[in-house]
Amino acid sequence: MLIARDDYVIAQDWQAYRPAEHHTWRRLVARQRSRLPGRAAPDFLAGLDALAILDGGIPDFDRLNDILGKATGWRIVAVPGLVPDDVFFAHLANRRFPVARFIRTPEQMDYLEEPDVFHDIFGHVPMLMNPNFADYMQAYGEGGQKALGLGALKQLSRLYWYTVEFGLIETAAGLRIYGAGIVSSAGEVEFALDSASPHRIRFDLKRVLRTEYKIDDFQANYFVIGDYRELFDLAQQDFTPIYRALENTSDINPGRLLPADELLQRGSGKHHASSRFTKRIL
Ligand code: HBI
Ligand code: FE
Repeated sequence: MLIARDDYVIAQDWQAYRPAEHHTWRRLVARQRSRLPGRAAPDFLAGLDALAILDGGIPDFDRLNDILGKATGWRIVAVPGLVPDDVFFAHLANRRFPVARFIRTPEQMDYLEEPDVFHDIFGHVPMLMNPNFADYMQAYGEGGQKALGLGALKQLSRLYWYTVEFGLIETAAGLRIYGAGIVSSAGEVEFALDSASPHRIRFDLKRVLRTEYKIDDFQANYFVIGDYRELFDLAQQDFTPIYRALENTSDINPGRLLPADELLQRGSGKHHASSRFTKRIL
């Protein structure tokens, strides 16, 4: 019988945060808020506004959960950091978003390997206030549990990467950002929309499941959806035949284009051509 896995949930212990940590939070919020107008998706900004408590300092998860729970039935739980995939998916499948309790040090303002409380809350929670996206995130968790059983985690984590973390959406006013990894990054908020370097490609599920990604640099390509319901609808299908069909295809290097790609904007690739190592900011 499977040993019941600890769900890695810990107490947030909000009282234990030091003033310097709340100060780092406020600096990060101010830095990113100043960059979002005209760039973040309207639904992201609406979610951020509904979470007005984010401006005071590291939020008390219980207070945040009052707001989030009323909006979409989601809640955040404190964890020490990255948790194993099966634990992560089990939380998502139950409308619980694991949030790292720690906050980066002042020296890490511009580079952080692991998601901290700022990336997880400022980046991910505003979109969890959107019912369609919230439904997608739960469906993703259920899909992740199935993918683990099918040995297809590598493919499925690309879907998370190119939507939840680095997704763009088309609006009447132009492309906008809903991906957590972009909105919580000082540099990538500009790069994702303004740079001529990356390709911007219409989202296609099989294409995304084949496309690799690098975790320590800006994206060489971004995928663009039309609306969040599109994500929920795709997550309803059984991925088993899709994974099987993918077995006869090769993975696609970031930045490479396929003839079938519906290109919204062809990139120059200049950023990645210059071997300059760009520290990613979560
Ligand atoms: N754990 N706490 C935490 N946060 C994440 O975003 C996270 C994780 N574990 C696994 C994971 N993300 C990725 O493998 C996803 O692609 C599943
Ligand atoms: Fe994240």
